[in-house]
Amino acid sequence: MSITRLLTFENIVDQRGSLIVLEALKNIPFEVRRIYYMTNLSSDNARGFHAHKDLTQVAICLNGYCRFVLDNGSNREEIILNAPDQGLLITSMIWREMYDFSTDCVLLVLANQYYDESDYIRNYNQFLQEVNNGKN
Ligand code: T46
Repeated sequence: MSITRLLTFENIVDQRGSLIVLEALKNIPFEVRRIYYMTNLSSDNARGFHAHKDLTQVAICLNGYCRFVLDNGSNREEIILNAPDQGLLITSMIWREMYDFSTDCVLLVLANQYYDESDYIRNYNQFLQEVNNGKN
């Protein structure tokens, strides 16, 4: 099964522009507890390099583009996010790396939990160990 799960949002377009609606438990498959966004990103500085024990998120590139690598401990997949009507659903225990940000990239993330540093696994070997423990 693919690790990459893309959500497509309805894009309401008219002569005034484009409008996209995000609704918890409708086109966003969880109750949203936290929203954060990244701007002033640099193509030279990758981000991520962690997994979450419990967190589920949807990442949306509102402007520009960036690449995500997703890794479930067995396979790695890469995707370009470059459309505001696409959301990348990232569930728990997926290692993510983000890189190749365009200078105009704006990355929005919706999360189902408040920020909790203890939910992060920031060491890849520890991630592999925990993924493999979960399989036993
Ligand atoms: C993720 C990817 C897609 C907070 O204080 N509150 C927050 O809600 C967040 C997200 C971060 N922070 C602090 C923690 C660090 O001191 O902001 C700093 C930068 O966070 P981090 O290095 O984790 O940023 P990224 O871009 O590597 O990862 C972020 C999210 O943290 C992560 O959950 O999945 O974006």
